Amino acid sequence: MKKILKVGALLVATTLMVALGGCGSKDKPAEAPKADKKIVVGFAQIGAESEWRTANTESIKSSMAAAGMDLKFSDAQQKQENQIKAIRSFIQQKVDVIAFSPVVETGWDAVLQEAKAAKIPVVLTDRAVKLSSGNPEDFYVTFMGSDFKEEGKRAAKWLVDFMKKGSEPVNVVELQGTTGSAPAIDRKTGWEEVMKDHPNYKIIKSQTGDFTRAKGKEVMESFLKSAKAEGQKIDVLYAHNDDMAIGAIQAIEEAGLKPGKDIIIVSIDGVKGAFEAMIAGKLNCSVECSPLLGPQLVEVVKDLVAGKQIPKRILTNEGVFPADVAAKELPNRKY
Ligand code: GYE
Repeated sequence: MKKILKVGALLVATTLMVALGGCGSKDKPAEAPKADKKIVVGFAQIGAESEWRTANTESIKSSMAAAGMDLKFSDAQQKQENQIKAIRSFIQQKVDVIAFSPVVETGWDAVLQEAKAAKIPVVLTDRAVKLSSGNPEDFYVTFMGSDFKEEGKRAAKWLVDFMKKGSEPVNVVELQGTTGSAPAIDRKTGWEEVMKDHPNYKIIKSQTGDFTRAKGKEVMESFLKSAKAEGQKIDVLYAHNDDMAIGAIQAIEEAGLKPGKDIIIVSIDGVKGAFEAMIAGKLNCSVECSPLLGPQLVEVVKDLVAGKQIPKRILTNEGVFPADVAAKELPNRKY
């Protein structure tokens, strides 16, 4: 069945949980701005590692500008220490709301406590955090973004359905996202959950490509080399994002193989570059993950400043795009 499973219009589903955290809507920001004062938002972005990230930054900047908010934007160049520095500087500047996309899950305890002590509400966009002690939900008002585990499951389900291999062995190589990041952890877990029932799909090599094209290419080159030396055939590439898949496509071509044919490729994000690769027959499927979180962030910031209740989880609704719908869908893609 090769059709669009769900069209990826950015619909927002909210869970039933509402903000209960100490820095939530119960406690209004200490210095809620007056009506005539611009709302100041500090946003600590991860970096510009992928097409997804660039689209996410653009969505946040343009939505904030359109809403007349004062955005203090920081690019951490994929380094947690830079993100922590940026958040500390937002606290010092007494911004109204801090939003950030945590590069990795752990290591945020101290800075989140500092934001809470300063009574500045924190919004997690895109990625989740884990604390070494305590409930992370006490330290942020809402977490908006995708269900990465579900994306991993969708990629695996699509593959099993597409390959129709029964119990024949299938050798998979995996390009993982940034080590320790929520999407890398969850996309792996989701995939493995589905593949528990299909033990013939074996991950023979797995390494991080840090969500970038350059790293994706480099790691795929080494996968191809070592598989050749070991006399193994690579049947499938599972890449945790489209950029790494696009980098790997280059490596596969340079090795004299046909990406999308000799090696079946499934990745995640649904960026334009992936649609182009699918139309060229080099990528077989991209599972959607929408970066267009700006409008939702603006709504949350407005509600926070107005002292309204915020749902603790704002989930993005997304679809799956196999290569045979790529040409029809490309004109509708917004990122
Ligand atoms: O899949 C990847 C980006 O956190 C969902 O980060 C995001 C991921 C996305 O660099 O391309």
